[in-house]
Amino acid sequence: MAYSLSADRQASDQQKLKKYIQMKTTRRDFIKKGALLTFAGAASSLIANNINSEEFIPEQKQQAEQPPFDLPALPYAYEALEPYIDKQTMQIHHDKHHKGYVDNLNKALAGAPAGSKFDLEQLFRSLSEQPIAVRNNGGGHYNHSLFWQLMKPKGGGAPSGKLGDAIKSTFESVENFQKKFNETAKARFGSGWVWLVVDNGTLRIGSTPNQDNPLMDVSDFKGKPVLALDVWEHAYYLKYQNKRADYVGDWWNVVNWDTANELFDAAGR
Ligand code: MN3
Repeated sequence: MAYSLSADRQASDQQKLKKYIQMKTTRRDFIKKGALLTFAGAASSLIANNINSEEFIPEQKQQAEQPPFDLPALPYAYEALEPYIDKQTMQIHHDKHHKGYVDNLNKALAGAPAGSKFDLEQLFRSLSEQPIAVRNNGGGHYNHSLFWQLMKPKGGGAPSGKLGDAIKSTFESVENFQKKFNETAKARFGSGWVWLVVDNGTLRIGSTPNQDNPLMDVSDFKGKPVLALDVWEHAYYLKYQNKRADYVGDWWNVVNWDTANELFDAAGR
C-alpha cells in the first residue's frame, strides 16, 4: 500500500486516475489511520481493488488530530486551462471554494465516534438521514474532485473510445449530445451541476441543484457520473460574467475524454 509521487508519475493514464483518487485516501500513507475515505461511486470501482478498509486499523491516539478529508491538489497548473478557464477563477475555485467544502465537511463529521470510516458514496446513499452540512459539503467535495479530473489542458475534441460510440448511438450524434447537454446547463436555474451519467446501462443527461449529485438518495436525477460540469457562477463569472452559455460552449475544449471513458467503463461494471 505504499504510494510515491514518483511511481505515480510513471503510471499509465488509467493508473494515474486511480492513484490520484486513491491519494486522497492514502496521502499520509495512513500514518494516522483513523478515518478512511474511499471515493466511492463512479470513482470507487476504479480503486476497489486497491483499498480494503479492513486493512486499516484505527489508531485511537492519533485519530482526533486528523481530519478525514483533504483538499486534493489540482492535477495541472491553475493557468493550464487558459484561455477557456482563467487562472484566477481556478485559484479561487480550488483554493477557496473547494477547500471550504472540505473544511466544512470535516467540521460536520467532527462529532463522529472515534474510528469512524467515512465513505462518501455510503453517505450519499443514506443522505436523507445525514445533516444538511454533509449533503452540501460532501457533495461539494466529491463533485469538485471529479470536475478537476474531467478537464485537462489541450482536452476536448470528439468523444473518444467506447464512450464516443455510446454517445453517438444514444444521442444520434455528438452535436445532438452537446446541444442537449448545453441546453440542460442553460436550463439549470441558479447554482448546480450538469451530468452525463449511466443509469441502468443507459447514458442520460440531467442536472442537480446546489452541490447535489446523482449518487445521492435525495436526488431526483440518479446514475453513475461520467461527465460533471459545474454551473455555479463562481465557476465562470470572472471571465464570462452572466454568459453561462459561452462558458459551457468553451468548456468542451478542456474536457478530458480519457477520464470520462474510464468513468464510463467503471460505471458499466
Ligand atoms: Mn464550484
